[in-house]
Amino acid sequence: MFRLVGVSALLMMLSAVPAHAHGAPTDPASRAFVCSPGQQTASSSPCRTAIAAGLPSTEWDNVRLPNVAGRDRARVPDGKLCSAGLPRYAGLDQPRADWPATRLRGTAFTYRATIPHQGSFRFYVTREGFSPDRPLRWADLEQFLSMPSPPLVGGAYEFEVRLPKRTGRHVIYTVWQNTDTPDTYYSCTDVELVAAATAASPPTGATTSAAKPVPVASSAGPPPSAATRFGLSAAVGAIGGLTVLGAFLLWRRRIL
Ligand SMILES: [Cu+2]
Repeated sequence: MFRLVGVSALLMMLSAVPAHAHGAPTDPASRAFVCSPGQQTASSSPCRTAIAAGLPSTEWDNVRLPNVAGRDRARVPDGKLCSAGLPRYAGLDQPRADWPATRLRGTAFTYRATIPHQGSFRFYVTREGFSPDRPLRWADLEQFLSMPSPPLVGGAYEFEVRLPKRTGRHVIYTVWQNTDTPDTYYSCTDVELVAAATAASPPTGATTSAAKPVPVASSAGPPPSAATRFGLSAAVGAIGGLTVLGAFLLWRRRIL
């Protein structure tokens, strides 16, 4: 009886696996995505080493732990942040300075969901002085964005981020804690930061974005402000028109 229950539980677990997939940052790209088939960077030295060590490179969207429930630091050990402590992904933890890195220019981040889940995102960046050839620890990270439940648009989550001021090579760490599954996803993304990209120094004549409140998800298409502005001017125009019409009618009544 117990064995039967065990077997059917196992079958249920197995049959649930293929239907369940996942996500990772693709722009700027996570280490797992950088090493995935079809990416030029997959032939880089860190990727080749990781793949030789057993990295499941086709499953770049599956660095996933069940039942963490927000206790990331307790479950993911220092030095194993990029693999989330999963032995198959250990190659992603290699502390080296030659991971393919994205030179960050804009503020738009994309996290692709190969199958969407609902959940919240946390973004961290390494502190100034971080050295990429040392193992990544939680103490190296500073959180800069927390997004409760962004909408999925075209198979991806889009973020408008405002990074703390940084220069040079850094790691961005992304945690996606699902609310509709027990799973949490972890990703390391290597970036090269230019001072201008993070400092608030807009070119002369440009409207400053420095006053913007901290990061908001940008995904709902064009911002509503344009529509709102159009609606307002239409309303003002209509009131103006009615006033003129009313005055005209009063004037006509008086002279008739
Ligand atoms: Cu999934």
